[in-house]
Amino acid sequence: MDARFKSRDIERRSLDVDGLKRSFLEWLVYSVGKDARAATRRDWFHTVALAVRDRVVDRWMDTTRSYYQEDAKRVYYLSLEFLIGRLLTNSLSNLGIMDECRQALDRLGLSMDDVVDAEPDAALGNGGLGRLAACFLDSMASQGLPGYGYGIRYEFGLFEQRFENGWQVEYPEQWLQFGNPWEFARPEVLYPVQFYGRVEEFRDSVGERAYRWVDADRVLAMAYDTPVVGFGGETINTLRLWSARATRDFNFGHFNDGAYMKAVEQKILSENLSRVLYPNDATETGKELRLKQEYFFTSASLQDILRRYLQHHSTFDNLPNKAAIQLNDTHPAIGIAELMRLLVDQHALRWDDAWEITRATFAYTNHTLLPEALEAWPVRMIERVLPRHMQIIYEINAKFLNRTKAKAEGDNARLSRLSLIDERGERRVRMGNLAFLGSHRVNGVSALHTELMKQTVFADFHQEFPDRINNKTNGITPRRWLKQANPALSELITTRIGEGWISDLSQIAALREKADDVVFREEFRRAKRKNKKRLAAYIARQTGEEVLVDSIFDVQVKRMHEYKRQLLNVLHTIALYNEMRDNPTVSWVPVTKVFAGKAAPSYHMAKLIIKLINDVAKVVNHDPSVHDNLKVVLLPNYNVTAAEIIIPAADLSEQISTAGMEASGTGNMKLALNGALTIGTLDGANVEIREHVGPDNIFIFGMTAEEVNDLRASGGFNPRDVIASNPSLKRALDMISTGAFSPDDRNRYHPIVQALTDGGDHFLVTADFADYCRAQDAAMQLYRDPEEWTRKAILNTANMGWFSSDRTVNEYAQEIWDVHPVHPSHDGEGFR
Ligand code: GL2
Repeated sequence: MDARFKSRDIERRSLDVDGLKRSFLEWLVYSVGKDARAATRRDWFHTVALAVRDRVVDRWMDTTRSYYQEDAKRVYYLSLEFLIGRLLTNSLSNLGIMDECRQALDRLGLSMDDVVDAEPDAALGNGGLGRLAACFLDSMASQGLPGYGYGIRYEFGLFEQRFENGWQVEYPEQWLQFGNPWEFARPEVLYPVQFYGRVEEFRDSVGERAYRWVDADRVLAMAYDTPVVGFGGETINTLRLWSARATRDFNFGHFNDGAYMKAVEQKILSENLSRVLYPNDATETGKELRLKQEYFFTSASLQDILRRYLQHHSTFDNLPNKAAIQLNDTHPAIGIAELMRLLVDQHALRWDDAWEITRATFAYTNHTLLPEALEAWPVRMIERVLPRHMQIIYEINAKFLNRTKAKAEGDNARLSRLSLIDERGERRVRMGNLAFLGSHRVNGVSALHTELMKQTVFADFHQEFPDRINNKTNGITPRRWLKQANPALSELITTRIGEGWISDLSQIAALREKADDVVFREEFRRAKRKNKKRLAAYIARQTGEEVLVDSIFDVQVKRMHEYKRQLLNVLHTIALYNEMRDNPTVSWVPVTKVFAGKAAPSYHMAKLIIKLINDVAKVVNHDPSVHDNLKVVLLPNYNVTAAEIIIPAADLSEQISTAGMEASGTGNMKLALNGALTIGTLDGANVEIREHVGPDNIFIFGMTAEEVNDLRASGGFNPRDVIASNPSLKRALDMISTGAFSPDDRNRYHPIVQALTDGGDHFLVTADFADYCRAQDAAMQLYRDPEEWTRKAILNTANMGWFSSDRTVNEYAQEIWDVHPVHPSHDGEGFR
């Protein structure tokens, strides 16, 4: 190689401050095409991102090459959502060049924070499920596991939320508007995906009955790859997202007819497939476009996986030893029928062999028990959109039910529950049943949730396949959620126990003994206070509200949903407001109630709750009689970036779902790791958080899942009786219903009051209210004692090591995927 090239190459990728600075200037001019004097913050962000990306490419290729050379077993995480957030600090931090980059920018007269803030938040997900996928990517790469993410490159991510007159209004999230410097377009990685058409039967070469799918519409799936930088930069994995492209032949017919506009319209229509993320969290709307999205990305991913496999193998016998495919919820479950189609129709495998291979390759994670979220596609829709798949699903079902019939001894009710087809009302395909049957492992996401899966949705399947269900309690990546989001605390931790915790969070247990160290407590408080100041400034910027840094920051951040019970928190807020007004001479612990979260655009009740919070905030925040002792803020547009500011500043973490309804939660883990004390029900992973942090260091209240179940089974309760016996609850509800917070429209909250009273209070808000207030009081009392509060906060941080997504991913790797770390060999300069 030409020596000049080589030295320029090394220069381009140097990691020291001078090298970075020179490389920024070069990227700015030659790739962004701007002069330093004219460059905007966004130009600089693109510049820095491109320069950083440049520094991972070699290692990315080394990683991919080593997987290929070792023919390593890969895991493919199929997910309709990847809520990754910003990538600049994440990449810099994982590469270990954060300081160098800051200094290089400094020398150019630029602020790193400004550059970081110019990056849009990649919001390709709704909430916990999508964020979990992103944490798993980080954990797989950080541990050298050969893991690929497969999903959709939505042009519009989750909508941007604004409040107009207190109401949520949705705006399109145009994250790709100015280009995405992290991704590599792969116009040559292109797979056809079919829809509609019909199935033709024919005899194959040996006279066997065979099928082909003909007269179908075709769309192309084009790949975009984003490198996933593991901690330390040793392993760089790939997130491959598919974008829909019209086929060319598609248009030609129309061109020949002279129907140019029609051809262009068709092109636009077919490319709508990857246009927008569905904004419902944990519910399914049954829209055809959604089904097509699911099939689109699943089919492209499977074709890609088989192509990669076939580079090394000539038969499919080894597929389960070389590929583990994880279904993130049922969204990609159609993949089971698709793999059968590919193996049987395209590669001429015998049905039974194909089924063996399919089942051994797939595993399925269930993320919710909410009945409205269990996907069930109308048979008529699948028949029309994916005719061959409907046949395959019938065939899978028939074979399964035939085998089961003998054992079922005429228990037809049981057989119809096990069926892949729900025959009650319009016939539907139960995607959960398909996913269960087509997988060798099925897991829940917390111990409680997994137990409930066995007892409820999958009770019959569990009896049939007792070894299939297992638990994998969720986790969160300590890199993003402690190291990056909370530099104050993470630097403190590192000064005391070293930096081993970043890649092995169990080491954080060494902080336990520091809980009794008065100096450490003081420093821990100082870090928290710094984060609270940062949040207070953010609140002021976003809402104009000034909050007391020394108040309890009582935080509930998550999607707006009735089962998550933001209403319970609001009712407590109103009750506290009343108490403060009634007793102005008492020295109250000041409280700042921080809410944030989006409501699905069509979820009217959740949007009304948003309006209520804003209305309550307006009244409370402007009432001089509470002397700033109470503030209520609802921050707009909650996303990963906002979470990174809010979570490190929280004192109290609200995890107050109706027991049995939150499958796991992951915000609960982020908050506890950052030293917030949880106030919560025994739901989802809260149960395990209590076990780890200890019952003395968490505020548990309310009914258990079992009690909820019994109460509902016995026909429910009368909320009116509960309300009548609790004066502060009654008063709060009366205020809502008489318009104390909505003088301009006194009936505005009628639907809320109705749901909590005559509606039967399905989510048991009134039933848990008294105990919730007791727990809140206990928290406020404790807060009066900063030493004791801090001691418990430290014990939370110190005891959360188990909730690292590294632990979760390792459990998947060992107990489901059977994949092992691969250590890529790199020559040249290392990152650490
Ligand atoms: C969810 C659950 O509601 C949530 O409790 C869980 O933590 C995550 C990740 O497992 O999955 N299920 C779901 O459909 N969404 C979730 O966030 N959207």
